[in-house]
Amino acid sequence: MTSSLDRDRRLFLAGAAGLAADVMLSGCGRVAASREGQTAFEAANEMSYAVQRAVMGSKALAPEFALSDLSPDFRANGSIDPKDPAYKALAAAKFASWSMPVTGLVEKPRSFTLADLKALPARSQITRHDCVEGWSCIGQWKGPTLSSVLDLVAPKSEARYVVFHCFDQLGADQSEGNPDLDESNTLDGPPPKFYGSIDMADAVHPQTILAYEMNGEPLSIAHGAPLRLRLERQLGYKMNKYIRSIELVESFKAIGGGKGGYWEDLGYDWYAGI
Ligand SMILES: Nc1nc2c(c(=O)[nH]1)N[C@H]1C(S)=C(S)[C@@H](COP(=O)(O)O)O[C@H]1N2
Ligand SMILES: [Mo]
Repeated sequence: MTSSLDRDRRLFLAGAAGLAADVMLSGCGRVAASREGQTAFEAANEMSYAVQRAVMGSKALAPEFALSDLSPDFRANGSIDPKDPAYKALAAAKFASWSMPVTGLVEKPRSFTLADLKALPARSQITRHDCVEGWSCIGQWKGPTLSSVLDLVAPKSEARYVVFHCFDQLGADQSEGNPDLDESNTLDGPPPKFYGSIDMADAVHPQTILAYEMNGEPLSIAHGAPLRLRLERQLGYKMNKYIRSIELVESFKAIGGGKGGYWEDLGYDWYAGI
């Protein structure tokens, strides 16, 4: 797994470093081949998370695009149709009774319905989604900032990470033809539920939003209904779809395989900065 991931990632980084607008903006597709700047970009990616933060700044913004740049057909990836019975029941009722607990190291734990989230000020952003597999798509996302949601639960000072617990099991719910299927099948036992985590610096970044809308429509099931994370300065695998609950923790060692996420437990980097 690691070698093919590394290869795809190098390919992706090579394209991203060149910012090959002709390829990137034409819609969803493989990114461009190697260009100048590859070495610097690869090196940047290999820098430790702390160094990368120091160089990039914790507030640097991801590029935003125009409506005319939207990809005509935004690819859906990973899980696209969760089979969890509770999820199915919520989806059948158009998520009217979905509600998301926010718990853990917070002063005021509470749940949020979609109506609660829609009552908060919304941010709309048109951004490029880069998947580690080497494809990119541009989409428009709308929802409250995660920081506005966190303000309402008052994180305790010990809280270091925001963990997203999802409804899907990637091994069972994903699209066909995804090479990653074979990887998740090598795990013992039933496939684990998808989950992920980010640190507080990313959690309060102005482009980190909980999106309930994509391209002006309610988020579809394939893209993570009713709510998914948008974390625009990291790769697609960090952007949890099908959010069931949020938990603030000091450490993620006791969750899942202890590496901070479904993909991280399988060997992907926890910090997937681009
Ligand atoms: N819950 C959940 N979130 C997920 C995934 C998944 O399988 N399950 N796949 C990730 C990956 S690898 C990518 S590229 C994006 C895909 O988002 P999209 O389906 O909107 O393209 O979701 C990410 N978030
Ligand atoms: Mo991805």
